[in-house]
Amino acid sequence: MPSSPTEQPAPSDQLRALHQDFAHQRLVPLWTATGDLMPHHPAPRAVPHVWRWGRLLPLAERAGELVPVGRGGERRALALANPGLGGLPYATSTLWAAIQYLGPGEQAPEHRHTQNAFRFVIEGEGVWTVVDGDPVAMRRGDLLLTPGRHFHGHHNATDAPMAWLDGLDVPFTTAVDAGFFEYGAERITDISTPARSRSERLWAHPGLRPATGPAELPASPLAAYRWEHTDAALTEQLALADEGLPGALGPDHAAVRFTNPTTGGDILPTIRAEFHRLRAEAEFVPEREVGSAVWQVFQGSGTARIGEQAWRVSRGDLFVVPSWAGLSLAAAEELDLFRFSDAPILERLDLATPLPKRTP
Ligand code: GTQ
Ligand code: FE2
Repeated sequence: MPSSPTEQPAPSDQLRALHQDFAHQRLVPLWTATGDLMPHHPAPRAVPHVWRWGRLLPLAERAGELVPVGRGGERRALALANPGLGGLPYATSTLWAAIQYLGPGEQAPEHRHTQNAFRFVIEGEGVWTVVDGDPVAMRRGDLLLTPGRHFHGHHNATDAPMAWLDGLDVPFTTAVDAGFFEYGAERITDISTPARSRSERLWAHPGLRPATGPAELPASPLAAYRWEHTDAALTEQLALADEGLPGALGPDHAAVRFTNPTTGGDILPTIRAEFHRLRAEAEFVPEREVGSAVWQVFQGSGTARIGEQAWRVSRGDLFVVPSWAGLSLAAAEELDLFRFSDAPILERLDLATPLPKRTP
């Protein structure tokens, strides 16, 4: 609702007195409200921004040398703080993204919270995330889930450090005042290191689910989406495209969405996760979206144009696309990208689309 000067009343002593009385009664008249309450289109405070993996990792390593991890602090995580959000540790208005680092033999104690979380592994292995007592191996390319309300802790069972990406819905949960948090065991309950979690033994069989259990769960019960499956799905899409068959987003662009096997919908109630593969020289110019997203380059390199700015990006680099910002991607060499967004929230609330065109 952009205000125009003609809407303003003529100044007078009476009007000034009226405004003072409004203030005493804790009222703000709409005609003087600061900020654009109802803009013509989304006007996010978050801005496009890129964080370089080559800068993040050394800083995480230095934190590893200086800062212990344990009860209270809970996690050695470095949150991406969008420059438009006044220093808040938020990547966008709804999404948290952080680099978490765990040294050899270290443990991050168990806790639970209503915020939904996932981990995406850009490099390394050797940490097990223990979700409700089920140890889940973390390796390069894997997506691991810790849905809201489940106890979780992490332990590094090797003599090498490991860093990964955390994604959570912290800013959204804070905005709607729905956060609950509880400490769990200070030492990880089960420090065994199975290659396959109980969750995967039950849920990681294509097209099959156990016949028992609830029909639909709000978050995916599958704790790990393994790189070998993601990679195979992308490879097959491009091979089908070469055969002239449908399925890929384009002849040079494969894309998959991670799904909840009980619904076919998104992995988490608040977060969508996808993986994209662009062949060398391919370009991707998606429709502008309502809602925000965070991308991480998994391998390869290219150019990301977000709004008015363009950045050359390569392995590990992270970038944010605020709501309604234009995005285009161009692959210099084959480019693999992980992406997560708040789309499930906006779609559920019927906020994911702009106003329809007016019929004359
Ligand atoms: O690993 O449990 O980046 O609770 C932020 C909050 C990670 C975690 C974060 C968390 C975690
Ligand atoms: Fe947590």
